[in-house]
Amino acid sequence: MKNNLLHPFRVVLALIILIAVVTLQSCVNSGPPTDLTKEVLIPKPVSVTATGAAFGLSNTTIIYVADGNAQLNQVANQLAAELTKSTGFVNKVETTTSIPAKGSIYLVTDSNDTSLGTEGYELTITEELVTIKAATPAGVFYGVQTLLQLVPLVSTEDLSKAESNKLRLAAGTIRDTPTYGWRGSMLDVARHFFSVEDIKLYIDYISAYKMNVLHLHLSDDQGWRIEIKSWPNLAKHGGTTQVGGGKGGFYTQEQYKEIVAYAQSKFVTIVPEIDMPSHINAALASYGVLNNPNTKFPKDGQYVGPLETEGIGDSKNRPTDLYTGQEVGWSTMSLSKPATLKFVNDVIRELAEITPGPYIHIGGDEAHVTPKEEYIEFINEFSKIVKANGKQMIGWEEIAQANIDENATIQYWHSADYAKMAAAKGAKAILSPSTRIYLDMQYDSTSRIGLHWAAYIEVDDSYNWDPTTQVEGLAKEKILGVEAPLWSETVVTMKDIEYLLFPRLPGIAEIAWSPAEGRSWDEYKMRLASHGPRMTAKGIDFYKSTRVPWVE
Ligand code: TNX
Repeated sequence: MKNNLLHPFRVVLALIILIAVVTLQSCVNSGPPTDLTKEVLIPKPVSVTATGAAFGLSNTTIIYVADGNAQLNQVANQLAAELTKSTGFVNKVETTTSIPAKGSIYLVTDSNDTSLGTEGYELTITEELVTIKAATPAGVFYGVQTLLQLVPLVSTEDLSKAESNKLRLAAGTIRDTPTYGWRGSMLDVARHFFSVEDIKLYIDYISAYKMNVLHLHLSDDQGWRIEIKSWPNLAKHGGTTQVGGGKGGFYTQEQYKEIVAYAQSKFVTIVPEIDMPSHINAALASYGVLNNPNTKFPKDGQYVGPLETEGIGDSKNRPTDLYTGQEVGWSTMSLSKPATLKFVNDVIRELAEITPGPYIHIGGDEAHVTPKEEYIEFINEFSKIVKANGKQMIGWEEIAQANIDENATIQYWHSADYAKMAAAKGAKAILSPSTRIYLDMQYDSTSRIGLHWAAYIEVDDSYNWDPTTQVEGLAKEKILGVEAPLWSETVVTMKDIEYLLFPRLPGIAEIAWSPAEGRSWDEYKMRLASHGPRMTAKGIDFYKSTRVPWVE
């Protein structure tokens, strides 16, 4: 009896040791494999199935790219860089012609399989392999953004011993594709200037939630932000200030190209906007030949009527003063000035030359002092000029009044009538409802920055709406997608940007990407709550809305 290996005591002891070892092992591997269907993902994928197994991600995991495709290679390197930031791992990127060995990540495109559209992806996680397959590199990029949200958060303490760690990724399959092709945000760099580095970070933020458009509001009354070589004073003089009187700034064409290239690497299209015929004081201040008596320069926030120096303005081509206030709609160009259309032609030509994306945004909003007939003529002219430069015109909803057709896109911000008028003329719409997704609106009356003319927008308000029901009578086929503008009258620093973007941006991205069926704030707020630590890990000091039960 004494030496019997099956003595009950020994069996129990062996079992206890086994359990201890297994428990210890899974602790090292950051917890037991979880259920992929329970993982927190924003935007929510179309379909998720789980197998219950797990993949062990480690420092030695190699990221394989299926072919020599440069874009795919870039995505693989971005993945490696993000993993280094979040886990401390330094994963190699290699090219392969066959399915890679156990323990690898495999990125592959198959242009024949269009079952998930041009931006969809399939992410398959088994014990052996993580595979992201898509018809295009963009699809693979979106699969990578999903994968990154599945990598367990590692504390800084764990980071130092990362090499010995294996992080477990729950196994299963995610098949995913966007609902809308237009998933964007706008940054107003005119009211306050933001550096190239700030814009790159903005692109990182939006693209992590699978947004694919960054609209840059490059000019307004307070500042002209893009170098135009044929009209150099626009940037040189028009770019020298901003709201509140700071020093402003502008992008050289080289810097703009750098922004465009960075955006391309993250599958984001840059849409440049030159706001005309109103919101144009920075240009009128730079070139007197553009100025005209219809512009009503505000003093101390008050409109003071036609140029006080009436007569001087026209005959001597006196430029306006630079403007650092926050009034809107008081400036205008005039078609009676011979220089005006030459200016528009030159600006759009130069902008089109440095913009690979198919769109030019001509503004067109709040032209309160432009006579209506002249406004319509202006938009018709812009439309011809944009087309002549091989681009498609986008304008704020007011352009619906002009002779627009299916080549134009309007950006809805508050008027259902304009949206429907545009649709009747064949144009499509981007939805930017100001009461829902104007990111410059305060959360509530205590928000430290932001405006509230449209609404106070708490995080649930920005989530609880749907594009197909937002504008009554606007057919779904007319809706290109969703774009959340961040106007910057009160936004000065990157911290300010982060405070207004987060936590609203992820939910807006979800509205643009995920199917609407079954969507509910109650379900989403729990995901957002769990997502909080990921925003914190990225160094984002987000607004801690009391409507979300944040996870520490
Ligand atoms: C309205 S809505 C504007 C901008 C302002 C913004 C402030 C629209 C097309 N134009 O000029 O910056 O409100 O929220």
